[in-house]
Amino acid sequence: MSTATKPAEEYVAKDYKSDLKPIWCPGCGDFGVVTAIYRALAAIGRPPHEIAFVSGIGCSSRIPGYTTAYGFNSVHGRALPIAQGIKLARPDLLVLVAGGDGDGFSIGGGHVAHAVRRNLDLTYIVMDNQIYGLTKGQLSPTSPRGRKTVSSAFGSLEDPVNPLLYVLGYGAGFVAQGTPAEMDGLAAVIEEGIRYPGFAFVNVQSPCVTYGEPESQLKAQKAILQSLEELGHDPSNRLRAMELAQEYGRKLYTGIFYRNPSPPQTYEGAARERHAELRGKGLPKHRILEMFIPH
Ligand SMILES: Cc1ncc(C[n+]2csc(CCOP(=O)(O)OP(=O)(O)O)c2C)c(N)n1
Ligand code: SF4
Ligand SMILES: [Mg+2]
Repeated sequence: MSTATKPAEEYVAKDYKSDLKPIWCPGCGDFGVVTAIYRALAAIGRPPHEIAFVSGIGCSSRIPGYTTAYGFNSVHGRALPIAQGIKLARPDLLVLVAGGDGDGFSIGGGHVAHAVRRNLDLTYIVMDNQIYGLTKGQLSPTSPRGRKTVSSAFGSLEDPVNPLLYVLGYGAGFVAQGTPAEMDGLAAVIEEGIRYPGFAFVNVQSPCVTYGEPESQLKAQKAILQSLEELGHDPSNRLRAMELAQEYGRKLYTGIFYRNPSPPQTYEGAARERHAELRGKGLPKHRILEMFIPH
């Protein structure tokens, strides 16, 4: 990867497209997601060597490989802790995190709450296809009740996790949703998430055309799609955002549910201040660093 830079406005989507050819199934929604990410990164205009892209494991988690940036296709459910470590060590980098609904809300579910409350400046994109795609179609935490899969032959008996309410409930400062059925809107919410100075969450309804159900496919999604902006939703109204988020699974609201109008200090900002304060009091550097390791 070249470290040559150019003015921010000269970056274009293809600057972020890697040479690796995606091996997703033809028609997989994740193709649209990676294209939207290229477009969002071009709008931001940071050079690829100033971007770190971390994922877990799953079809969706292949996405850093298809992006020109530093990438880490890491361990199932562990993308967020790794991304937090990178951001803490190198706060100057633009850090993106991505993965699937299984990666984020089953095996990695415990990490989401802590990443939200810790509030490092990361953008977390979940490709929510309501299924475990990579392992060939088992029930995921966002699969709807009644969904028949290879691991629920007679239909799921569980209600799904609601990813939007989950992160809103823990106090995320930026929460949005998009779909590759509406590419401009998807690229815009990813860009807004990157610009938000704190933890930003973007849920993407990204269909699995091989193991998903017809209602999750792009054409069917269009029938239940509703833009939050057209609805007149005020994204600074958190309680209203939570009401709208309850429609997850019934309506497909796109756009920004919530953006904190007064973003609080980030963890890395607070850590830098505390570090300087303790250094001023004469504490040795290694003792101070130990205190900031997220656990
Ligand atoms: C520790 C561990 N447990 C289980 C697996 C098997 N595994 C790989 S991907 C995956 C689920 C993928 O589903 P999701 O995160 O929704 O991604 P998708 O493939 O749908 O994009 C599972 C269970 C693994 N790789 N590592
Ligand atoms: S199995 Fe599903 S999620 Fe995985 S690449 Fe194929 S369509 Fe996409
Ligand atoms: Mg999935």
